[in-house]
Amino acid sequence: MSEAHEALVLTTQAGAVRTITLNRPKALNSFTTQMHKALAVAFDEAAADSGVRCLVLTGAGRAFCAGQDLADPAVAPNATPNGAPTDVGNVIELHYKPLALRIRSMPVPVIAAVNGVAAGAGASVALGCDMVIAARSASFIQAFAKIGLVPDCGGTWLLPRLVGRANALGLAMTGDKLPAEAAQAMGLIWKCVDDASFADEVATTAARLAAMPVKGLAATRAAIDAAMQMDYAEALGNEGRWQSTLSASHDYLEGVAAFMAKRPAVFRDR
Ligand code: T3D
Repeated sequence: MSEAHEALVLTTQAGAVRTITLNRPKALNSFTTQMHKALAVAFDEAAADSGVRCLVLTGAGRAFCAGQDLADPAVAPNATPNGAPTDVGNVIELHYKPLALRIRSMPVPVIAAVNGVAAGAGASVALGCDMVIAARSASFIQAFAKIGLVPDCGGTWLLPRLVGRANALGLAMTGDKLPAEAAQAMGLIWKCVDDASFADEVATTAARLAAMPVKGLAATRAAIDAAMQMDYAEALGNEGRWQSTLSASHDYLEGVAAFMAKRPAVFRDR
């Protein structure tokens, strides 16, 4: 089957967990304009579906995502009609920035299940998710340096916040491959697990998050992100505002009632 007739993004549902799989394995799931469009639809559908309480993003085949498809005519150098340099900043504005913001505004937790290499914007997409679980055979590559670009899709924002300036610059300037185990040791990702237990670990974690008060989890993401830009007093104030909102929700009442009654809680807010 030609790529034009294959789904560039696959979606599956298991209980309250929606999995989105990037599906261009022959090109290591690198991004084309068409895959960006399909992915945007998949994210929007998951956001709108109250039956989705956790989202998993992964890749088909041996890679998570190799970033921008460098063979895509949209980014080919000097492919403009008049031979002028192609402005790849347009691709960032049109596709990568909305994708990064979409991930950060999802009403449910988002897990990057990094099954193989994550390079360039593929690494940024993974790191922009709420939790990164990587197979031990996976790796992270800031490939931008090798083609004369800066880390994008949130890379310049994420890297120093995750691993500090020294590590961020070391990774971004060398473009060296960072194995998943080293990524965990550096604090770049949440967890590296053996390949044999990777699928189970992802499924168990996703089901666990889906059963939690996901409205509170999404608010936790927003509060932590906001606190990165705030002083201590501002962050304390912001926490209070979130607690005012969340304490009026079903899930808070249910969580406390279940605790007092020594029974499992059943959360439903989103
Ligand atoms: O225009 C812009 O660039 C703006 C947007 C920027 C955002 C970015 O993401 S910039 C960074 C773009 N990504 C890269 O530079 C990574 C390029 N890929 C690699 O360095 C290597 O493929 C990997 C280190 C990721 C994996 O290496 P390896 O040896 O395991 O696999 P391979 O043999 O290199 O790749 C397998 C196939 O996938 C191969 O195709 P073939 O020869 O079998 O037909 C290769 O060409 C293809 N492939 C891998 N990455 C890309 C790709 N095709 C198009 N674009 C890719 N990014």
